[in-house]
Amino acid sequence: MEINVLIDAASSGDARALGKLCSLVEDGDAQGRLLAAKLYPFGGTAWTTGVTGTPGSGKSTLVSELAIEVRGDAERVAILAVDPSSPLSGGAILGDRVRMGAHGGDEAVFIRSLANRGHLGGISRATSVIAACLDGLGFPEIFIETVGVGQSEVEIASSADTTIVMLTAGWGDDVQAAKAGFLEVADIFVVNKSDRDGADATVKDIEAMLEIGPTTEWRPPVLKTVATTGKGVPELWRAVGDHRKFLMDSGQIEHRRRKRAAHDLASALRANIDHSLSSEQPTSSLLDAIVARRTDPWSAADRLLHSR
Ligand SMILES: Nc1nc2c(ncn2[C@@H]2O[C@H](COP(=O)(O)OP(=O)(O)O)[C@@H](O)[C@H]2O)c(=O)[nH]1
Ligand SMILES: [Mg+2]
Repeated sequence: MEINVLIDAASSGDARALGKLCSLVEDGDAQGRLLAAKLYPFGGTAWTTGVTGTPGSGKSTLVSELAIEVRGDAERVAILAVDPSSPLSGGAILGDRVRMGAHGGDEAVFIRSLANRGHLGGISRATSVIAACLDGLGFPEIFIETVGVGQSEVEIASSADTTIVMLTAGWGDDVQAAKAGFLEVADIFVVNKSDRDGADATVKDIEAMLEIGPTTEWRPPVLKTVATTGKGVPELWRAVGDHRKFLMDSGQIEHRRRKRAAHDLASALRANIDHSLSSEQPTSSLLDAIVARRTDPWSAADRLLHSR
């Protein structure tokens, strides 16, 4: 399909065109980059809310409930779910689709599962690019669900305006280790599965952790939810609104968007480098030269970068 036709169809909300557009971006080839470049100037108005947490904590269920809540005020909502499954097994991806099935008939909710193709962390490289495209296409609200594992927390914070860190009642010892990382990125804490024992203790635990942490202008609220029933979801959405207002009023939004620009630029550079490494022709003769010690990897890398 011609690229402008695809963009037109996608902006009018055509789910198939949106899906195709995401695939092109995910493939990371020239057409995908052209699409993103064309849409980028029209973006900057979406609010992106990231939800991160350990597998099984209820992220998909919560995001789905949030989308229902948001559909009250927003015309269109997009959900990007970054699934840790390998590209070889689509089971988990399908699982998420089914779990988010509450919107099966709701054309205004666009849901896309992304596999994190060998990229470290729970967020795929294409995620922020696709989010930027959806922003350019006029989606006012975008949700990104990612599995919280190490580095991905930091990555989600670079792609989202508001980051929700989800924990469950009686969070395990392994999570203790990640406390520092969580503290750094959480704008809002959610203790999900609060229909189970131990939710209040978990809330106390997080509050205590915030107490000893550095004082910040925005103090992350700690909220309880039951994603399966939607309990606490309206309050959570209000907290996202409060955080949004705080970022706007304090001017901190500028700082965040600048950080995102830096992240996206670095990511684009890395993608370009990967691309030139995978296109065999130029590198194969360079490799010959390195093996023969006619050049060295560092000078060759310099030359590759500067010839672009
Ligand atoms: N009891 C209870 N179960 C929940 C709650 N939220 C989600 N679940 C269940 O937890 C499981 C994992 O949920 P899912 O949304 O797929 O988690 P994700 O891996 O973080 O996306 C599912 O069986 C959900 O029905 C909750 O608040 N309470
Ligand atoms: Mg999920």
